[in-house]
Amino acid sequence: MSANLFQPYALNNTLTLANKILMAPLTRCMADANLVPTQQIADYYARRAEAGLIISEATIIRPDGQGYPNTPGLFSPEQIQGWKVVTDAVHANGGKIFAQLWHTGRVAHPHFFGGGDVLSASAIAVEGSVPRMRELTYQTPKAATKADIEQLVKDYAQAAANAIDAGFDGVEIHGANGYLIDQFLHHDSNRREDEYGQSPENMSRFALEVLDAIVARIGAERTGLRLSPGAYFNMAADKRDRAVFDYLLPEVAKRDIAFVHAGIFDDAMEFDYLDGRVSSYLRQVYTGTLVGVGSYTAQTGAQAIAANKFDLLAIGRPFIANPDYVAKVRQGEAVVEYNDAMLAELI
Ligand code: FNR
Ligand code: 8K6
Repeated sequence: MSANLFQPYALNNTLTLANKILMAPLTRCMADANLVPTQQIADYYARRAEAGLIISEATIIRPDGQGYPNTPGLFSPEQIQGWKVVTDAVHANGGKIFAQLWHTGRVAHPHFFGGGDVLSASAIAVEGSVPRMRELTYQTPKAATKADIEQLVKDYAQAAANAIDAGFDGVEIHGANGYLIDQFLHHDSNRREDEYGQSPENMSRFALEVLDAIVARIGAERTGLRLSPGAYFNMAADKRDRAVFDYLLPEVAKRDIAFVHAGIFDDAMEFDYLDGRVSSYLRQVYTGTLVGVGSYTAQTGAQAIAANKFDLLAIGRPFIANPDYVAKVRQGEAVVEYNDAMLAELI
């Protein structure tokens, strides 16, 4: 039923995946007080090394990118060393792993970094508060100045270089789910009047600057990008956003990166302004390797790949519930169903 998932897939001349199943990035909030991944985290990823590619939980590029407790970082020597233990454990079990590079932008909270500005594209707050820490209401961010933007681009590139030093096979830039890069790509959060706002070219500028800086540092073949053309999380939809992604995706394709990964929780969700699902939209406008995701089972994902809707399948919640997800699928065994209570521990 799911046999096509078990064919190898060449991302490019540098990286070939043993199968087409990716472990989606999954925030677990279990790094230590210095945002260093622990031995338990290394063991957790090592148990999942049979995935064709693991994308790490989102990992902050610098302190003011933090919006949730105990999310790991990739900016201190201790964090790089902690990740080295993780990547060694995954490699020892025959797997591959990319680091997902994250800055939450206006979803950050100064509670986590000792006070200071929250940065975003524009000074527009997201409504609500930090999950499970409801006393921490989101603040009105400061619109990043050009100097702030320049520094952010450098810090993304440095975090990518740190990821390679930590033994990762590559990085996925987190440009999805309403976080910093996505905040430049949607009208809900970007009202800038300078060269980073208003037109599709301008609104795409920050994403492409980050992408280009990372590609220059670690190579296009080791760089992936996650995007949410459909606004669904920490973001309100605006039909003008379509034109931004219509411009951005062909520009991304020119860079010949490893893949673009959809950022969505349920790919059955349809967006008027995208004329349907996020995966169908991405398939139309992006010519490179596409990773589909969002409430798929191995079977529905394999069918979507057979129907050429995308090339690789990322699996999130079922991987939390089943460390041996890939083996179970290969052997046609039933998988354990995910529930939110499973977030409390790393099995
Ligand atoms: C997520 N997701 C997510 N996405 C991302 O880009 N970076 C992240 O760190 C996280 N963290 C995260 C934590 C938890 C607990 C969940 C449930 C989800 C989204 C995830 O990668 C994926 O897109 C969705 O879970 C949809 O896929 P599944 O779970 O339906 O296979
Ligand atoms: C405290 C950990 C926070 C981790 C970040 C992401 C966690 C997401 C958990 C699942 C909930 C999501 C739902 C959003 C879907 C919107 C659909 C309209």
